[in-house]
Amino acid sequence: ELRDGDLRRVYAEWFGRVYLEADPGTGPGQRSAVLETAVRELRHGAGKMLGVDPVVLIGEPDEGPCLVIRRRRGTGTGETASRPWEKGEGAFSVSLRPSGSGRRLELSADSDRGVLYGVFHLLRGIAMERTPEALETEASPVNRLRMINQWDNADGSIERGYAGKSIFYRDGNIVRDVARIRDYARLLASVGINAISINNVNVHEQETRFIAEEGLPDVARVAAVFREYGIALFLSINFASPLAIGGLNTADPLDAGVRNWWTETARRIYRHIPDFGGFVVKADSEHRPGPFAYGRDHADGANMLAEALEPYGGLVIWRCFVYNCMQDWRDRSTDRARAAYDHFKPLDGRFRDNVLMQIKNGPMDFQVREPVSPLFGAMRQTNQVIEFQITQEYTGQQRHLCYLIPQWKQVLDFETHAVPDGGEVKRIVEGSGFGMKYSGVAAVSNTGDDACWTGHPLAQANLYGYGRLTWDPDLSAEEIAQEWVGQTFGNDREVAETVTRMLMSSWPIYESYTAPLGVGWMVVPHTHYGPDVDGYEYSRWGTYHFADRDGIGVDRTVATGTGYTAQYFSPNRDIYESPGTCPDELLLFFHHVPYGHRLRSGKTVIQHIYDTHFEGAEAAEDLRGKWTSLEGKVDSERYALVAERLAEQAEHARHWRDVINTYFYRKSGVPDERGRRIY
Ligand code: GCW
Repeated sequence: ELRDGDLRRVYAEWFGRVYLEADPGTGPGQRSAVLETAVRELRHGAGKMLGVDPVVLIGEPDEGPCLVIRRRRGTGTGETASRPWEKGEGAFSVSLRPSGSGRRLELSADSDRGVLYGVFHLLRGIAMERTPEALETEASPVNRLRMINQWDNADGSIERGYAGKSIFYRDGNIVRDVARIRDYARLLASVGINAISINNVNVHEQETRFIAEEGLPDVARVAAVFREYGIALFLSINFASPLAIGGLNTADPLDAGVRNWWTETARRIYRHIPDFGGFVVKADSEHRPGPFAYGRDHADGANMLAEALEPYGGLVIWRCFVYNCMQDWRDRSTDRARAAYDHFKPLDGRFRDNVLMQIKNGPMDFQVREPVSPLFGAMRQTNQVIEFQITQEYTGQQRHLCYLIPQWKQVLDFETHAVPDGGEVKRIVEGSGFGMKYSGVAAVSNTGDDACWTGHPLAQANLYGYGRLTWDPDLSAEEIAQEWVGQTFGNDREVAETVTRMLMSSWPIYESYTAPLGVGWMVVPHTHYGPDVDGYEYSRWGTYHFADRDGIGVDRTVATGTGYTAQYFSPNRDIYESPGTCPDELLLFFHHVPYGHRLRSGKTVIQHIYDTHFEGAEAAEDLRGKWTSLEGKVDSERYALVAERLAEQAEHARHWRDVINTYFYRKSGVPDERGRRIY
């Protein structure tokens, strides 16, 4: 409930009387599912926060306070009339208009989704106790595709999931009771998400059958839930489906029988789900099947699927996470960082219009710190989606606090220099950089059936923030944190400031006691939790740091290394090429240097490692202290949950500190300048 009494009275008057202008093209009683949802959310929010049950007026009143919702003539009205990622879809405006002696609040939008997003905008503003003037806006989502990828499996497990079991599946089937899925759809729509793929990109036997006749009715039930919230449903597919479930003896994308099978499959899917979004595909990656087996390339594979979906407006989202995962550690010329660019850049221009490449934000794999993938800007004639990982696989697994929005902002703000001006990743991703037909953002979800959705209650800020940032990449990480904190914990100044500060400092803290200077992968193999400096050092995954008694780091220069730096545009390639100009935080990603090498900060590499690990462990302890100061000011259940996780983090940060410092002390033999205890 809104605590500020004056504000509550003002909003209660407006929300008490709502006039919903009949949407053009639809008769009374024929509101789309999305518009119904908008009205339902409006009622729910008004009841909860303002204690009013809105009266829906039949005609527009001449005067008096009220909320007017106008569906401007624009894109289609029904749920299948326009795709959520069409240009302009979702835009809305809010303004205050004079009305008799007072004012009324007006929300207008071109589409039903716009109305829904406008309603959420109003409710968010009220929850944050914003003044009515602060709610006036002309809003339009910057990215058209704003997608969530579930890595959920039919058996109910979640690959890299840290928040319980799947809300979608149990024992091989889609759940009967979709109540939790509906709550999730609501959560996602409230921050502007408009697409979701509901199964893991690693598609196993059971999920392969989702696109068979027997699987589709259940998928359609889930699609219906998301439809109410304006979210299009996608499936991850198995490239070898024609073999696995089609009774064919090949999955060759150029084989007529295979092509025909996919055409029939698309027809079947759209019979069940007329607004089906399309396919997400992980092919020829980490042992998943793909076109390579038939001597074909990614364009052949993607285009075949695209052709099948094209008549229905469906999309093929093809992942670029393709690299040799069977590398020999003795082979010094193969560099995993190069792989996506080397595979896909030569195919630029060969993909059909409804194909999008989904590119991970960095060239390796969601490490704590990586440079930006050089593919952004390199492909000029190919639709692209950037992929982030909300689930904290390498960033503390929702046991450690790690607010990721600042990391994503750095990526989106990165200047690629692909065009003389405005070549930032965010411009490429939103499509304006190269005039892409479709583009946007996708991210791996961090949710599960945990009561608080995300395991760590503060990890919710990453899901919330993902949606907000994707809607508007120019929002600051701090603004987003403040929004989330305000809506979650209320507007007590001390609570709001403390939690915001905790969030804002958390990624640098996590980085400081885990991964120094861009060196990634010093984690326990497979689980990816906790320190194991040499865990991956002699493995096939291509993830090395090359530490020896003299130095550490991967030489990716053109001059003496793998040549990876050449994948960037100038001046980035020159900046990364020289250890003198390479940013400290990425030094060991690009260079192999002696422990005594002096950073731009003035410290030696070895001293930097010691200092950051001592300081990082202290900072983790300090996070815990900050939270303790809020005891009694946040509800006891959440207080206890967060306190428990922060205690574990502080303890585990000490462990990280000791393992890393000891390892490098033993390797280098260089003592800590400050004589602190290293075991
Ligand atoms: O980050 C790695 C994960 C795998 C994942 C893969 C991918 C879904 O360790 O679990 O598989 O990336 O993105 O395909």
